[in-house]
Amino acid sequence: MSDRLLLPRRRFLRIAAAGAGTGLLAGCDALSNRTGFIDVLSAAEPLNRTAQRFLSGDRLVREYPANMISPSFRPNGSINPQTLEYLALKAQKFAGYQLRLRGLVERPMEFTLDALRALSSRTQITRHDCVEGWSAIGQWTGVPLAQLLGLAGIKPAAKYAVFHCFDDLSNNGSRYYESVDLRDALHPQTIAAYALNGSPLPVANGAPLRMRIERKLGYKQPKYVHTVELVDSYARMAGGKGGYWEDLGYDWYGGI
Ligand SMILES: Nc1nc2c(c(=O)[nH]1)N[C@H]1C(S)=C(S)[C@@H](COP(=O)(O)O)O[C@H]1N2
Ligand SMILES: [Mo]
Repeated sequence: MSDRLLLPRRRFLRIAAAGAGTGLLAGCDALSNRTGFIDVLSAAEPLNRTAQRFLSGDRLVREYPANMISPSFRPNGSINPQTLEYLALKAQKFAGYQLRLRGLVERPMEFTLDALRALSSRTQITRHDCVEGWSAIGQWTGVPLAQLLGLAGIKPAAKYAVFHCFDDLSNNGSRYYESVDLRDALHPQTIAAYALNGSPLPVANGAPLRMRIERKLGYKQPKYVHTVELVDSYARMAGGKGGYWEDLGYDWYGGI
């Protein structure tokens, strides 16, 4: 679990911050400035200061035992994308797929599926709630988005993560997209998932990669994701409301 990587660092940072305030670190000029100290730590850590700011005090959603996994995870929305770029990748069993990290990152990066599978993963059994009135419990495996964004480096101006998808749900040349704030992007249960119930993600559920952002409703769980873009605003994107369904009137926050 990624938490194991993250928790000791969080604890360390809290101790460091507390120490700076109580004079525990007095006498050490290099550490006397809290911001400076965190910067020093960041240089040696995959997550930078912007990431760390969002990592404290986030509640986890409930995770379920394996015997509660739904026999089949109902697919919804796009279930078989027909855009040319998607069909080309699917024809090669997604061998040429890359997840791209773009926008307000220090280092734009790409990850093949093999590269993603080689990173440390998180597996979680959670309940998906669709506003159309159904729920399903599934086991998802993927890479914590915090880990990926930590590798790319988050620029201080970044406020939102936008997920760009391959599918054209309304069949008008547009593409499904979604966005969340950095707090949800960096939440420990937010993962770029490549497996459902122990098997590669089926096409109907978002192959080869979809997000699980577990504190959010179904429409904020983008499937067929090719790019994660960090932005300071989503106002100039598509309909300006931060997501496919948001542009049609749904709530942007979409929490459960
Ligand atoms: N790219 C993309 N992501 C999407 C959708 C979609 O149509 N396209 N539908 C959303 C909705 S409304 C729901 S309920 C879930 C459904 O996920 P599932 O197909 O795995 O059940 O995906 C969400 N993510
Ligand atoms: Mo949904």
